[in-house]
Amino acid sequence: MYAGDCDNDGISDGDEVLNGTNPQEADSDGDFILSGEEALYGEDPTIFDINSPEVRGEVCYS
Ligand SMILES: [Ca+2]
Ligand SMILES: [Ca+2]
Ligand SMILES: [Ca+2]
Repeated sequence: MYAGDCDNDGISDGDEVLNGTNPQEADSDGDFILSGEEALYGEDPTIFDINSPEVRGEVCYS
């Protein structure tokens, strides 16, 4: 049941449950970085870190 990656964010459903992220939502905390990418950046996929350097320049604030 948890073997797949329903939201295609690079983290398996089982790991998302363990991490406290939403297996059905690729960007669980809504900061425009996929949970799998946050893991690569060393950021927290459960915390909205919109001010991170990785996010700046990629997000349109309009
Ligand atoms: Ca996932
Ligand atoms: Ca995120
Ligand atoms: Ca985050």
